[in-house]
Amino acid sequence: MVPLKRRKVVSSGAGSTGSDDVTSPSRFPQVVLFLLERKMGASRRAFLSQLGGKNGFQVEEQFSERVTHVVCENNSGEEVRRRLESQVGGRGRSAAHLLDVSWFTESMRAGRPVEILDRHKLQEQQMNEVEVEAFSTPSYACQRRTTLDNHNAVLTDALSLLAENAELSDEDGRGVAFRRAAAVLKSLPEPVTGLTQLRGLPCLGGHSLRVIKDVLENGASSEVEATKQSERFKALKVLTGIFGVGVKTAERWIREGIVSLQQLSEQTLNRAQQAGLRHYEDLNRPVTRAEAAAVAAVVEEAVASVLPGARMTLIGGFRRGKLTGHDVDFLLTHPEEGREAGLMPKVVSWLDSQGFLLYQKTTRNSYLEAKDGPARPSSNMDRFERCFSVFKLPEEARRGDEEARGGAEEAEPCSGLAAASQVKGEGPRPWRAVRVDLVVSPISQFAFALLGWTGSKLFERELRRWAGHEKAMSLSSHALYDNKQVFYE
Ligand code: 8GT
Ligand code: MN
Repeated sequence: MVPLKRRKVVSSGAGSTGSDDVTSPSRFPQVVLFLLERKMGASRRAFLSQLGGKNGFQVEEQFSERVTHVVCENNSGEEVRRRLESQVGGRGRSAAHLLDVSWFTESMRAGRPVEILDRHKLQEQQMNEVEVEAFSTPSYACQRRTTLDNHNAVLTDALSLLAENAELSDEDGRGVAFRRAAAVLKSLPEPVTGLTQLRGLPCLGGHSLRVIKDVLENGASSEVEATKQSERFKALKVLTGIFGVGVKTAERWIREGIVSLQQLSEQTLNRAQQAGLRHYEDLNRPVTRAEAAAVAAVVEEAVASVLPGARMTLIGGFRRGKLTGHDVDFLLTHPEEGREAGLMPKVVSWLDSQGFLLYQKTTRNSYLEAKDGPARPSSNMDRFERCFSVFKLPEEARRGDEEARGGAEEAEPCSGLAAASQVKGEGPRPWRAVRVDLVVSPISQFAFALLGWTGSKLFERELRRWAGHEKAMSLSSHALYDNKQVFYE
């Protein structure tokens, strides 16, 4: 049995430091050094290790959890961390200081470990950020702060496309899984460059990780590329791109051999779908913030004209600050409970009389209808009065805005039909069609309606799941109930 003290010194590595040094006792028992060979080179490392030993420092040959100070030359904190993780077999992170060789040489000169100053630290700031974010990401999307700055758009685009494909294939569970994975990546403060950075993050299942790995290593995911090329996916996307057409209808059409817009005849379509087909290009072109503001001004005027004192609030993606959207959503209410009754038909007929409506349908519980086909219980359905509409937005309402023009230029024609209507030389029209949703809530439920309609869909879903699982509460767009309390009416 080797005495403890001696054994320590032997393991301090002196493999390459020479037999004289191995016996010198450690003068600084709190400090265990490891010198990283990468970029420093083997001979310089051997020389510096020997120097350390001579000055009474413990210098380890191998990296281990005992190491308190890692000395590196010309490495980034990120690189070093990854290398060390692989050396301890991925058993978590070491708490060791990651230091530039300048700390080592100054300590040698001083004959003792000098105080660690910022300039000695290896990009400590950036590394900590990555560590904190990577390891403290809560698993419910509603607990995370996610800005509009997505540093991982290439990855989230890939996952979102697979989510969309799953939703178009009636595999909502898989769709949610991909959306959750995408949402986690959206919340990260930096671009992901390697799979190791994802360790410890929630909601990344095997399938999502395979896709991420593919994109990181090859620049694209083979599954995503194959999906994009698939005839079924292409047809489903074109057909469900028609306002009023859901997955069920699109699938039926595909079974009947209909895969493009040109094969559809207006007679077989319902009123919503006819409007959808007629304005296909406009409705598939992103709505800009300027256009949303123009619609808001119109709705505001309608509301003020038919019920002075009633309030209109922008909801949906634009309330979240998105720059573009697929539609514009508004919540209407009146500060006196009950006064909102009858508001929707009045607003709709005002809009209609002023020529702003190309299509409208007012319903209760209309979320189910939007999905078309047999009613499916949806977690975010509610019983508010709602109007689905297609607005005719005059050009002058949005003219002169850079943002509007930028958005229009970015958009691509989405179909053969769109291209065809352009070829017909109809010229620029003095208006564009925009999807607009109106919802009316009584003031007593306004807060819940506002929360429920601000989105995103995943955020709302996670918020309700969090309320239920973690707080034993039921959240809807109408109310928040404490499940532990019994209510008597
Ligand atoms: P986008 O319009 O740019 O695509 O994005 P968005 O504004 O976030 O999506 P949206 O499809 O317009 O929906 C807006 C929000 O309303 C979403 O958060 C969605 O969950 C919510 N929502 C519906 N239908 C219903 C419904 O029937 N009840 C409730 N409470 N919320 C609904 O889309
Ligand atoms: Mn919207």
